[in-house]
Amino acid sequence: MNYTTAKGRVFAMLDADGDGIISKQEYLARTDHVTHATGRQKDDPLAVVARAAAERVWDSMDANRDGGVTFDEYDAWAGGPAFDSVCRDALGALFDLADTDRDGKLNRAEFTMLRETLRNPVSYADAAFDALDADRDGRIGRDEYLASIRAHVTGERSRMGDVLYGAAAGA
Ligand SMILES: [Ca+2]
Ligand SMILES: [Ca+2]
Ligand SMILES: [Ca+2]
Repeated sequence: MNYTTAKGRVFAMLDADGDGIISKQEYLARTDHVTHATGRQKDDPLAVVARAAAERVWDSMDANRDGGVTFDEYDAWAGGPAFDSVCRDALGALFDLADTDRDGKLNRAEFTMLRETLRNPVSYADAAFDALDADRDGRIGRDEYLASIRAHVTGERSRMGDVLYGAAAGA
């Protein structure tokens, strides 16, 4: 299995137990982990929105409805159309959960907490923050965050994506 591609690195992050399949439980647990990490209960309005958005991603991603997503299934699904139809909402909902001071942006602590909870190594998350915070004001906007992840999954250049998923580790 080729995990050296941009999509492969994302798949490897999503397959938490490394068995080669993203299970529904594995996928939905990501939202629960962020909810928990931000000190929220599952019935928090933002948590409910995030969980519903994650379920829509799951329904879209598990094309053959067998309860698991293989790399081939993921590879065929991931990209611009999937991002625009379901992933943007889900990632935006996680962004909103992580925005604990509710200023509409993520500071370094909020961002690294989010990405660590989503299983990116903290050093990658820290470097990704620097790559995204182009104007160095210490905050990352929702739109630029989502645009950067979209660029990564659609194969465009994304400095943030490269460092977040380890393609530019040490660079
Ligand atoms: Ca798995
Ligand atoms: Ca499947
Ligand atoms: Ca914030």
